[in-house]
Amino acid sequence: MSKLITLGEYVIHKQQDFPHATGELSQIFGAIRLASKIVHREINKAGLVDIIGASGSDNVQGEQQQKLDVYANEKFKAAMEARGQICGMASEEEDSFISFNEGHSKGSKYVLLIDPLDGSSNIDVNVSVGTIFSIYRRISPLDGPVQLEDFLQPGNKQVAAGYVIFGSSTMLVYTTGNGVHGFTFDPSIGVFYLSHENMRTPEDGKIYSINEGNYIKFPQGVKQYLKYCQEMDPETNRPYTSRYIGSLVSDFHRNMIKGGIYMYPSYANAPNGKLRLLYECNPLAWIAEQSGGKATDGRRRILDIEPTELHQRVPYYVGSKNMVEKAEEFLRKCPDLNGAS
Ligand code: P6P
Repeated sequence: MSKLITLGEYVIHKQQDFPHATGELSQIFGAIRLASKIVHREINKAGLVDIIGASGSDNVQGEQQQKLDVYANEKFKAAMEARGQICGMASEEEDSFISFNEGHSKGSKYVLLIDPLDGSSNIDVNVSVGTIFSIYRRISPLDGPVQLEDFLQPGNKQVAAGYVIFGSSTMLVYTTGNGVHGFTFDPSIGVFYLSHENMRTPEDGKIYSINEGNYIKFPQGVKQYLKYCQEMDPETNRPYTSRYIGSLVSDFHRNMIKGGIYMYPSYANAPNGKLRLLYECNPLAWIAEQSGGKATDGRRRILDIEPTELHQRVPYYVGSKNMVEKAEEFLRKCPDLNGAS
């Protein structure tokens, strides 16, 4: 029987997990909770009202924004600005960071990085999507303007990270460095209940997630690893199963629960892969590590990569520790000529 405790109560109860926080981080979680409930409502009625379809505007990546991308971004922005604990926000949907550093937000000490609705191209086909967020303490002087340096911090400096998965049920999963905890949304009363305390990623698994449509472009090491996954070997549970939803949060969440590896390698026309370091790879990498998993770019620990640009991309290998390490072994054995991993 899981404890009947809501996310809000749990965050307050675990206040000691938020180092040096004087209730501000729990207020930030309140904003994330509220915006997530609003996005949940819109996603669940998206098929009923004319909210689906491209909004016509493109985001910084040149990807056509779905209306719900824009909607979700606006809701998280509004919720954060209203509370005054966040002095700035960087989003996949915004070219540069947004400063809230005036009025009641002036001098607040946290910044938020977010992908408000990852995998949104799946919305039209009714497949799960997700929000991914990351929170840092700002490093620029509290009495000055928010700076780009506040956002370009390595993942090992995060104070909180999490995701919301809008799937068969809506769940919020987070870490503040003391384990990973999952909460399931009950829309009938509008609360997130603690449902998965201290989540653990199995050390091993038999699921691999990768877009094999790009096979011809993959580095040799990835091709060798896929061959390894597909060989017959009952000893090591092979051949593995291929599962690729096209929604990072969904593949990540399933692999965390069942064991598995998600890979988005780099290749010739995507020299740094596709996924963004700051608001996709870092938050999920911290959650992976906090639950016993691993996350690298094929060589380096994701959380130690020093960012240079807000929207920079990195190759991504994340999930069960032994699977990530096996993939890295193949990458080392077959270093790609153009350094892709
Ligand atoms: P591809 C969605 O656009 C996303 O960022 C992830 O959620 C997903 O895993 C990946 O890209 C899918 O990319 O190139 O395989 O379609």
